[in-house]
Amino acid sequence: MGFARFCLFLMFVSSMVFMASCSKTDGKKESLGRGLKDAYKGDFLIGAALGRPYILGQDSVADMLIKKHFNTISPENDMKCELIHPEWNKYYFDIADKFVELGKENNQFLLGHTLVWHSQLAPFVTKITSADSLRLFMKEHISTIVGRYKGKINAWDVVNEALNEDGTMRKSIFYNLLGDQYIIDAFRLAQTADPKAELYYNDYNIEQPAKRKGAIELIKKIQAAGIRIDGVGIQGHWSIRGLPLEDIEQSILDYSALGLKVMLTELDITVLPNPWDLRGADVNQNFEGSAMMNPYPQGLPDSMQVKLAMEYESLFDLLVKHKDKVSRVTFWGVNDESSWLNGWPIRGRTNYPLLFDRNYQPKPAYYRVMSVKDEEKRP
Ligand code: 9MR
Repeated sequence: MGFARFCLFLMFVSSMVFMASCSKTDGKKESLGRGLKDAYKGDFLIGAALGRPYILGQDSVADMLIKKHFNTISPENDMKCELIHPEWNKYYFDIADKFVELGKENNQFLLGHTLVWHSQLAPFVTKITSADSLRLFMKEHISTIVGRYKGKINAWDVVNEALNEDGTMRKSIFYNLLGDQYIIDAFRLAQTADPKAELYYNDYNIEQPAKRKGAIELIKKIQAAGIRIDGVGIQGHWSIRGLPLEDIEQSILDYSALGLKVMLTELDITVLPNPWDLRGADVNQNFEGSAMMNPYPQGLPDSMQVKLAMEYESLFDLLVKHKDKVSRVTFWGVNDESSWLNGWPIRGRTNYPLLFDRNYQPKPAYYRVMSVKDEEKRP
């Protein structure tokens, strides 16, 4: 960004921060005009993960914002094993059905998140000790859920977070009882249950070289088995202290060279310090209530708004550069208040990782993301 453009940007940011602090625009006004999805139309889909209150439409301002800005939605929690399949013979589809209805009403591309994941498993699954029982669970779980939403849910995160940071396979219950084969089986089962749905591998930090190498090996194994995999989801939980743009770019190129769609599936940028940034800090130490770890309880200072906006801008510049390879960018939440990052890795903090503030107002970061497209059009 040149100096003049930067100064203009600063003036613009100050006015936006001022306006946002003075007014809580009503939802009807917010519904007018073009949204994120319109700005990026023809480049890639823009999405949000919806927590249960949003799926149930409990807030009309949020409803309008979701409709205006996003052409794809992911269920933040309600299709995870412990919620949708809490017991061997018991499925709870009510919220997932509502999610599908909402997406249909809004004409949005629907994600199923997620079929095979070591976390948030129903207790009965964690008690399984034999390979045969676990295979049976996978078969029933995947064919029942994908089968129910056949032709309705467009794409599935079939396997989530199967890798360690060094690129080796995570020693999850699935790996321990079934070995690598569970990945191939999961994709095969999903493909059989809905041959037309797109199938993805989804993980965090897979833009990092070692983990990326592991992900590439894993994808090649699926492909070598003759099973279809359509895309890879780089989750994108990053920090305001700097995005790994070179690694992200290399990952887009490497994954796309495997013939896959590349997506950012859970994008957010934390502005808060992490326990592991403090030298010698023990992640398990109790930081709750510590002012040092929760520096902005009353609002994000302008300088941080600017920094956040610039990080988002650089990322979207890069994504637009590779729009032929990137198919979707989904934010992990609708507004700052609903972000999981207020509760992780320390509970009860005030974080600001998304494009919309606690009043559902667009932040300076939103305007920078929109302006990436405006500037593209200028000669
Ligand atoms: O945002 C989700 C949070 O509300 C849940 O408590 C948590 C555990 O289920 O999962 C969060 O979402 C995760 C996603 O499903 C997979 N990638 C990491 C996300 C953040 O933890």
